[in-house]
Amino acid sequence: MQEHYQPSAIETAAQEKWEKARLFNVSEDSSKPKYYCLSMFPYPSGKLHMGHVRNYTIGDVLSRFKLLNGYNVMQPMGWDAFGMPAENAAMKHQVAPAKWTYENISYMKQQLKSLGFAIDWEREIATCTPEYYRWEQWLFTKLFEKGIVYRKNGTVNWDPVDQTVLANEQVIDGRGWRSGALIEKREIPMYYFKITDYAEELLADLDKLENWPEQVKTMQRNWIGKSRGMQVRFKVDADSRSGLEGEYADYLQVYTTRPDTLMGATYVAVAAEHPLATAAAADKPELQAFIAECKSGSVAEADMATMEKKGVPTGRYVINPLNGDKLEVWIANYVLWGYGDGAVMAVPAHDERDFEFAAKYALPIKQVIAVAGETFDATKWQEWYADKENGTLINSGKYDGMNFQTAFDTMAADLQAAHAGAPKTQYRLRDWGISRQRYWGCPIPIIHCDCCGDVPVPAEQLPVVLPEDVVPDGTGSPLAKMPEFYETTCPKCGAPAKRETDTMDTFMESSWYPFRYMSPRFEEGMVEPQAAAYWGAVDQYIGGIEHAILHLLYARFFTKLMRDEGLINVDEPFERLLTQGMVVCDTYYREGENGSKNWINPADVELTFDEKGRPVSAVLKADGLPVIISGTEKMSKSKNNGVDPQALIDAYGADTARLFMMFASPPEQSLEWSDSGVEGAHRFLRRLWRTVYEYTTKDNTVAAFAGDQSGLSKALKELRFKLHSTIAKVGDDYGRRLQFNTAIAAVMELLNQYDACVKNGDCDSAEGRAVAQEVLEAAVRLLWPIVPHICETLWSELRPGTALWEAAWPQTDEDALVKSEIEIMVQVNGKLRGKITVAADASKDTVEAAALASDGAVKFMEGKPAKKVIVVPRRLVNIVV
Ligand code: ANZ
Ligand code: ZN
Repeated sequence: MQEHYQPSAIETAAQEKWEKARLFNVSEDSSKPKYYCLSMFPYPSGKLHMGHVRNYTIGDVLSRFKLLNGYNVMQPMGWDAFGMPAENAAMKHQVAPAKWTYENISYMKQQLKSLGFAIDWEREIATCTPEYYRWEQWLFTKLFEKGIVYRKNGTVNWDPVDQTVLANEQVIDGRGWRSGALIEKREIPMYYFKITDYAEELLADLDKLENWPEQVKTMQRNWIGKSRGMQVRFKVDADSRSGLEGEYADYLQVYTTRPDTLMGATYVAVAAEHPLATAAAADKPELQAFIAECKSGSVAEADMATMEKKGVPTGRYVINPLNGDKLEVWIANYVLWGYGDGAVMAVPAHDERDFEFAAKYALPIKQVIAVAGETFDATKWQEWYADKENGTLINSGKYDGMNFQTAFDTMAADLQAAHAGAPKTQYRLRDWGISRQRYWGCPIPIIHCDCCGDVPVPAEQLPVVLPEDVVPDGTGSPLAKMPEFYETTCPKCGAPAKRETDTMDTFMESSWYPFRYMSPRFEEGMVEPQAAAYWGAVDQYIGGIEHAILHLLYARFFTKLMRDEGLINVDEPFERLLTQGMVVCDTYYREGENGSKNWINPADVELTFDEKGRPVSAVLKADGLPVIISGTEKMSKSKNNGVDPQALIDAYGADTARLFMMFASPPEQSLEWSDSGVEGAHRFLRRLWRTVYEYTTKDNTVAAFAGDQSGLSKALKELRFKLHSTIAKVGDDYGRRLQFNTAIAAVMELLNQYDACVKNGDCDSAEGRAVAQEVLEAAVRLLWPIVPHICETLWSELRPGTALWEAAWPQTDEDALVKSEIEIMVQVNGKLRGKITVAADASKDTVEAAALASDGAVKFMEGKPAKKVIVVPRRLVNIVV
């Protein structure tokens, strides 16, 4: 055995050994329980970052733990390969997105391989390949035929200079990120998924996800946003109907969750897109100008919530159905066209947005809800105005004195009788618009024919292949400028027709990849039925909390869509979810000339520490001059505080990187990068190596201790007790608690006790040697999930000619867990005065005698006789004097 730990040599050898044994290549095997462990697949941005390494190490620890426990473990990996960064890089470097993407994939794959993850590489997928997106297109056409995918106009951000549609994140302060032009809103036809049809199921099934973080479920619930309210119809005043047609001429319908406040409505507000707004603006240029203003600007909902509230009166009136009040209709920018009925009954006294608006435009504020002990003051907003639980109606005629629920029910009955409204359940969730006017994405498989309309591409003509040799220039979609792509014939009538040139939202690909991994090369369909039946759902999913809403919701939605197509047989994709914390690091900077901060990478900084190990000063390695230490933040480009995992792997090996990541903090919490933590991890591995080296070079290896331990020395019994309690604890930490740092700490403690025994000569005897063998064989198996290369190598020194994984997870020996001796507290008059050690099966009399004779008892009884001795078996003895 090599005397020194040399990671680079042993890591490659261990990886080759696993590969040769095809240890991680799995197929359906009904003789074993299955375990499908999935980490969110990476976007191939160029190279791995620390967050990836952390994410994939967590998945790997769980996979390997299950593998040793006899599970048929599938851990696949692939590439979420479509998306904007490829187009941005393409424009910058004049290289086709496809080429850039495939090159990144090959580099990152080699990086992942060097980390020794237990991945079944034969299942690798890249979502930008036609073999993959073909099935996405196929499902799209099926759902289009079913009406779950439909086409309607949607609003997009339009950059008038670049002549292109921008994503919300490409609009910065209302301007295009490249051109700087003021962004306009535009209505264009887009494809939508009717996720709202599944809103109720998506909400209800959250309750089944017992092993998901509560926080994630809450975020999903809020996103779906179920609310129970009422649709109320306000009759349009006879003089206000011009230009309105159909039901809009009869009444203005609003959606409210607070019908109990109906008597407090003092105006009504509609969205700029509302027909009443259009009609009112017909002969009023100032209204037209306001409508135009509302229609420009960002479409992001977050901006809508924070922007200044503005509005204009229309001069048109509607009638409150319950009290006949005549209310003026305003057009207001805070009313969304896409929600409810695009109109609200405004109750400034009890709705904060309406309050702000009414205050600004001096509109009346009428209190209709009172809360005992509170005084209403129309000059300032108070939280209790919106209190629905404790409020009682006032100023509301026959409804006075009712609480929310009674008012709701009574008004519902009255409104229904008057054909002026009815209860309605509403979701905040909108249908999912998936059209993107971009090149690097999955082509939407629709053909537009003048006679037949929108015709889905027939299955046998799929995939619609995206040309890969295109370099976009940022001005509009390249596909729309390629007749060779879009010119085609109608599959129905054969007439010349035009292909859709929009591509799909890249969230589409990540919504169903967990299922494609089950049969990644299957050419007859999206998923191979037997593989899908065997693997079922993902047992453990691991990824960043930033995907808590959209990705996880869309993946849940797709699971239900695929189930309803008869493709799979599960309702939910992810049994258990772990959201790992961020990797954070200190930031360093120097002031630039104009007061700007020039961020300096941690790798270029040298720190000085105080005696407690806290950094006190920092200098730039290059010039030895000071830099400013700033806060700890998520590793990011903007603060230049990313540490390249490759440098870490190159310097210390994959095992050190993995150990550091798993030891520094529990998976859900943020992990603080520290050089000293990395060095500490590396030191531990060197020590582990040394421990086994000293053991194997001292003498021959032997069979591990097994069987009756009654003849062992006290020290060896204690060591076995430690060993077997550690096995139990580590199994629980990996398998149930998902806490790896405590598992590592437990093995470290075990090795400390082992070292002490070795120093003491306890392990020199034949039995001692057998127990030592037992301890070391177990320790390397307990650590294998975390640091597999070193453990695999040490195993082959301990048990030459065998492989670690064949030995399986160590079993606990119940005998070893029975303590032969126990500690018992000794109290005198109820105060703790000492401890005694007695045989675990000692009789009550023996325990009592030992307690009375103990130093503490003798001292504190001060020679007085014991009046009473109380013995609590196996716990304590209380002596009363
Ligand atoms: C009157 C009222 C009084 C309201 C009150 C609230 C408090 P959630 O809970 O999110 O469903 N609303 C309805 N449609 C809207 C739209 N298109 N744009 C903006 N706001 C709209 O919200 C429902 C509430 O949001 C509704 O209840 C309505 O204001 C407003 F003391 O009606 B409420
Ligand atoms: Zn046709």
